Amino acid sequence: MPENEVNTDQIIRHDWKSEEVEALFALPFADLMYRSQTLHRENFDPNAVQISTLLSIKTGGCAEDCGYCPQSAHHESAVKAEPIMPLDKVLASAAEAKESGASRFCMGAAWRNLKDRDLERVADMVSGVKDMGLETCVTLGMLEEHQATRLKEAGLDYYNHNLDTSPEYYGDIITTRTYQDRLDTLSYVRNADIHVCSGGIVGMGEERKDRAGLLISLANMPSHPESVPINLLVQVEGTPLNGIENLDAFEFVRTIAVTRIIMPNSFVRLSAGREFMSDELQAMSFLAGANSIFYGDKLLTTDNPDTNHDQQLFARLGITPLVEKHSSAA
Ligand code: SAM
Ligand code: DTB
Ligand code: SF4
Repeated sequence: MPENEVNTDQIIRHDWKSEEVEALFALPFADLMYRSQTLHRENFDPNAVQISTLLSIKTGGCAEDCGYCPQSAHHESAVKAEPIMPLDKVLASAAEAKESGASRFCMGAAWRNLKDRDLERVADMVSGVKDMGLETCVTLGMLEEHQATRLKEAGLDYYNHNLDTSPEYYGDIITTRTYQDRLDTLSYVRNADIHVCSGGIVGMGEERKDRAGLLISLANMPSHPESVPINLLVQVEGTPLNGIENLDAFEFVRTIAVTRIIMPNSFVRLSAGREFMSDELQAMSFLAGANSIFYGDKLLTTDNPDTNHDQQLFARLGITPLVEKHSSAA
C-alpha cells in the first residue's frame, strides 16, 4: 500500500507494541491527522460531541498522594476537605446539568477507595440520577467486586478510573497505590457489565514513550474502554506538579489522534485543561478525533470553560451535542 494511503480495515487490536505506537506519534502531522480523521469518520459522526457534566460529591482530604491532585491530603492546596454531599443537592445539580444539555452526569469522590458504609448513599445517588433520564457515571477510587455489582444494580452506566500514565512513569506520580490496583478495579467494573471510562493525564513531565505507554495499556486491556478521557494537567498551586513545563500543543493533539487510531470505537474525551486551551486547539483536538467533553463551569475543584463559551464554540464549528447512547464496546 502506498505510504500515504490509509488502511481503514476495522481491526480492533489488543496487541499494540511500543515501536508501532511511537511510530504513529512520529508521523508527519498531516499524515497522522488524516489517519485519525479517516477512522473517526468511519466510526462516528464527526460533528457530534458527547457531553458529560461533573460534580464533586466528596471533596478533598484524600489519602492518596497523586502528584497532580489538589484534593490529596498530602499536599497544601487551597482545597479543603468537605463531607459527602446530601442526595437532594446532588439531584438538584443533575437536574441543572440535564437542563443545560448534558447527557451524562459524572459524580466524583476524593476517596482512595469506596467504603461499604458509603455504598448505599452512592447507590441512591446513581438511581436518582438514572431516574431523571441521564446516563450515570461515578469515579470513587478503588472498588471491590461486590461494590461494582451493587452499583450496576443501582443503574450505573460508566465507572471512571484512570491509569493516568505509563506503568514506567507511574511511580514518579503516585506512590500510595499500584498500577495493578487500578487494573484490578477496571476488571471488576468490566465484569459487572458497567461501561469503562479510563484514560490519563498528559503534561506531567512524562516523555512521549510514556504517552504511548499509557495508550498501549488502555488499548491492550481485554476490551477497549468505551470512554477514554485525555486530561491535560491542570497545574494547581500546592501540588508537586505545579510549575512543570507545559506540553507542546501539537504533541497534545498527536496524543488525541493516536488514541483515536488505536481505540477507534471509543469515545475520546477532551477532558481537564480546556480552560487553558485556545478555541483553535480545541477545534484541532476535535479534528484529531476527540468527541466528548466535560461541560459546565467546574470540573471537580478547578474551572472549566463557561457553558456560554462552549455553546458558541460548538455553533462556530457546527458541532451538535450527541443525543443517542453508546451501543457497543470494542
Ligand atoms: N479519587 C478517585 C480516583 O482518583 O480514582 C476519583 C477522582 S480523581 C480526581 C479522577 C481523575 O481526575 C484522576 O484519576 C486524574 O486522572 C484526574 N485529575 C485529578 N487532578 C487533575 C489535574 N490537576 N489535572 C488533570 N487531571 C486531574
Ligand atoms: C477525568 O478523567 N477527568 C475528570 C474526571 N475524570 C473525574 C477530573 C478532572 C479533574 C481536574 C482537577 C479538578 O477539577 O480537581
Ligand atoms: Fe485522591 Fe483521586 Fe486526587 Fe488521587 S486523584 S489524590 S485518589 S482524589
